[in-house]
Amino acid sequence: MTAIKSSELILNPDGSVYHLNLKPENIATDIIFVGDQNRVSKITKHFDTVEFSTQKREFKTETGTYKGKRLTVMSTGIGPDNIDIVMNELDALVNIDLNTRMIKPELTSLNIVRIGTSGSLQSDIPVDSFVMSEYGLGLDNMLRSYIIDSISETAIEEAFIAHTNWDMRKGKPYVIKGSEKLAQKIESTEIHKGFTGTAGGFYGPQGRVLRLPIQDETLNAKMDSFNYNGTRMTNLEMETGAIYGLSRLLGHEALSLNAIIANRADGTFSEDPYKAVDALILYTLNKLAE
Ligand code: R1P
Repeated sequence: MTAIKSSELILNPDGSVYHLNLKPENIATDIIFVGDQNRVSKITKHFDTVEFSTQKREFKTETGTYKGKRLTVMSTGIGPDNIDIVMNELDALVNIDLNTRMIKPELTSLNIVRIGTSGSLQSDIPVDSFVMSEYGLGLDNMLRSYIIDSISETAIEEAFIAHTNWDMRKGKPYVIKGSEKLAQKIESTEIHKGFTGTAGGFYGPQGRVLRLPIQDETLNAKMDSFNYNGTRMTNLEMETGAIYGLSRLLGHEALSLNAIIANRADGTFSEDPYKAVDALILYTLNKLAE
């Protein structure tokens, strides 16, 4: 085994990983992801103590304890391209010796829970409800740079491609299951179980038309009606599929929770999206601390 070169695993002069600005001792093994950097303090304001705080670009991280449990909260910014950075650098923090640049013989598995916001595709999953993603459906192609055959749900992928008459020039959709271990810890009757689409953009890639025509104006309607053995698509956002894919490949547990702030099926938007997110934050913190 050879050491990973400086050009491939880039470290800052203080030894922290390049984009996240973190050293191994700065993070807990239980990690909460959020998209928006302003959401980090909305979580850590509930903590008993905050021991560490840093930010570089959109990646803000705070570590502390909630009801005695050590947790790290980190913003990923928007989109699967950022998830590639966050997951690889987080994994390097625990599974690569940053001094010798060698992969550690004993690997550490992180528990990662996303607290995000999302748009529902189904009228019976209304604004202000919560969705826990059993599956992530990546429409973004980022994960296809890795070797995913052993982890992707190819039967569901093929059914989705056929149902939507998917144009393969946009790349091949991928489907990855979330962590059953974390789902058991967090699920309750308050949360819808979901099948979450992850788009590589907010407008065209999610079927929004402003000034530009899009490749398939009927895609959202076809996603609404997609049903694989009783599993419907529930919501669309921009991170879950990528988080599930890289977590499975790297040996981490990941579960994505979203507060539904828009309903694309009936055109409604939450009257108080911050309240919905706050409710999901407290729900999740208390489940993680149990
Ligand atoms: C788009 O507005 C962003 O909001 C959603 C999408 O996934 C995307 O990141 O999630 P967050 O609120 O967690 O960022």
